[in-house]
Amino acid sequence: MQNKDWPNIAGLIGTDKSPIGILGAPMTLGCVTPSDYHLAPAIFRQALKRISTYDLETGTDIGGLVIQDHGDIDIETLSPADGFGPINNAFASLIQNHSLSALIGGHNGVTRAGVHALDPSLQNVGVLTLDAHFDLRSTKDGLMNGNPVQALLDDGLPGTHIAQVGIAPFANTAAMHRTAIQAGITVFTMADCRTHSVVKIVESALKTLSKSCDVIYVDFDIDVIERALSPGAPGGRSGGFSTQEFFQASRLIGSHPKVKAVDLTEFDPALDVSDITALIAGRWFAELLMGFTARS
Ligand SMILES: [Mn+2]
Repeated sequence: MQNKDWPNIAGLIGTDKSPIGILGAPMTLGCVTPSDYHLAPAIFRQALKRISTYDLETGTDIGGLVIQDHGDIDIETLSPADGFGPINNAFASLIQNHSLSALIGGHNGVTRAGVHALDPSLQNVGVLTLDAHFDLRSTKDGLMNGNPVQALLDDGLPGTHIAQVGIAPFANTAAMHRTAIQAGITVFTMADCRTHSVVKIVESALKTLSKSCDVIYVDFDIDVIERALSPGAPGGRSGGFSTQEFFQASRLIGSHPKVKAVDLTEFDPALDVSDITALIAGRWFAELLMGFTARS
């Protein structure tokens, strides 16, 4: 419900047709460690009530936007393998009807289905991940939140159509790094981000993917953010993005015309403190919207 005196992002959400659609994907089974990721879509929507539509820093009010909410997919009790079909079907329908579609996880296991929804052939889609991790764990013991990128490679997504930003030291294995390089994945570490700035690195990643791909899917794994700044992300490590860097990257990505679908993953509200990560998630969406309004 819109508060007339304090227009907020939650007030833009309804069931009317819109260029922007959101879909909750509360996937929680199939994790490296047991978690409560299924709580995230509802907490995300709650947080939007606390995010004003006005960007004071640019003097821009996005209160004129409309966002169509498609609710949540019923996948809380499903494994990543069983949840693939429902997410894929529902999200494909969003993509047909919106210029920008956002999948609100849930853990990172939702990403594989999201990418398939954007391009079932996997030959024209570029995938950009903002993530501390490669997500290249083996798929031999089944799908989980630590292997969506490996699963996509297994499915036939060319590694050269993948760019990964924010990969953290001492949080991945040498074997994963070799796999990424051998597959032709463009890898930008946290050190690269510090040296060149997150904005420059994300610009470069989008440019690279744009050359070979018609559409781009972006996985925002919230654990790319510095752990001390975001307690609701169990995978986060010290030395990650600042929240400001995360917001700048989100706005830039939202403005890119080839970005048709995004997801927000790995937010576990049960671990959050003082709504810190919830408010980051809400602001992430506001930044995406700001970027989207800049598309010509
Ligand atoms: Mn991840």
